[in-house]
Amino acid sequence: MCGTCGCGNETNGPIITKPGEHVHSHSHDHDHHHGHGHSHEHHHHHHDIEHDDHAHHHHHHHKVLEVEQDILQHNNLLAARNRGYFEAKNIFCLNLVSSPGSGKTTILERTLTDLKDKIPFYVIEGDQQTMHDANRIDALHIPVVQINTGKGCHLESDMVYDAVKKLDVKDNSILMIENVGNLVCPSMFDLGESKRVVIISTTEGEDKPIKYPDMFHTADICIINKMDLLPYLKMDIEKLKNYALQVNPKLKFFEISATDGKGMEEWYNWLLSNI
Ligand SMILES: Nc1nc2c(ncn2[C@@H]2O[C@H](COP(=O)(O)OP(=O)(O)OP(=O)(O)O)[C@@H](O)[C@H]2O)c(=O)[nH]1
Ligand SMILES: [Mg+2]
Repeated sequence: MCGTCGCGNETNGPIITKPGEHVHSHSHDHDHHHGHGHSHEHHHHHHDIEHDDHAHHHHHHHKVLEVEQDILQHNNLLAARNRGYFEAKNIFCLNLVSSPGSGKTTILERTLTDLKDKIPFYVIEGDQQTMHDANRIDALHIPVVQINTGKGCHLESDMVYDAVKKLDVKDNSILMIENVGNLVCPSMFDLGESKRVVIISTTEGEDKPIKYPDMFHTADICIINKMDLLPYLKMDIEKLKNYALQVNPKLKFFEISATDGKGMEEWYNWLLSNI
C-alpha cells in the first residue's frame, strides 16, 4: 500500500482550504522520481505479507508491515471517533471513491442542486492538487473544504477530523466526502463514514471490480455512472454487476447519468431514507 508508494510519508502534510481563503504557498518538493512515478501494483497486500511463507526472509518486509500496521491502526482509531461523532449528531456521512474522472463531482453537483432545499449538505473534497472541485461545489453555495493531499493518494481519518471542524458541520445533515480519484489506496482507509459509495463509469470496462476487488469489497453502494454513453460503448452492464457481486454480494446498485439526470431519483430516495 502506501508504505510502498511513499504517500504515507508525506512531509508537509495535507492542506485544508475553504474556497476564497488565502492559501499560503506550501513548499512541497516536486520530486518527480518518487511516489507516484511508478505503478500501484501492490501485490503484497498487508494480509498477504503476514501469511507469506517467504516474507520472514525479508527484513524489509517486516519493516513495511510494521509501518503499514501503524498507519492503519492510527487511521482506524480516529475513524472510530469520527463515526461516533457523526452518529451522535445524526450526520449521514458518505465516502465517495472511484478512479479519476468517473463523475464524482458531477454527481455531487446534480445531487446538491436537486436536494439542497430538503436537507443541509456539507462537502469535503480530496485531490492531490487544485481547488477545482471545491470551487464547483462552492458555486452552489454549499459549505465545502478542499483537502490537497500533495503526494498522498487517499484521504485519512485525521484529515476528515480537521476538515469537519473547519466546516462546522451541523446536526441532521449529509456530509459528502469526495475521496482522491484512485481505485486502490482509499479502500484501506476508513474515514468513519456511514456508507462507502464506489462509482464506476460505463467507459471503464466491466472487469474493474475483479481487478480492484478491495474497493468493491469495502463499498456498500455502487453507482454506475455515464449510462448515457452506453449506446457508444462495448460494455455489458450485467457482466459488470456480476463481477462486482462476486467480490461483494451485498452491493446495491444505482444506474445513473449525472449529466442528463437519468436514474437520479432512486439515488435521491435512498439518500433521504437514511437521514
Ligand atoms: N457523458 C457523461 N459524462 C459525464 C457524466 N458524469 C460526468 N461526466 C463527465 O466526466 C468528466 C469527469 O467528471 P468529474 O465529475 O470531474 O469526475 P470526478 O470523478 O469528480 O473526477 P476527479 O475528481 O478528477 O477524480 C467530466 O468531463 C464530466 O462532464 C455522465 O453521466 N455522462
Ligand atoms: Mg472530482
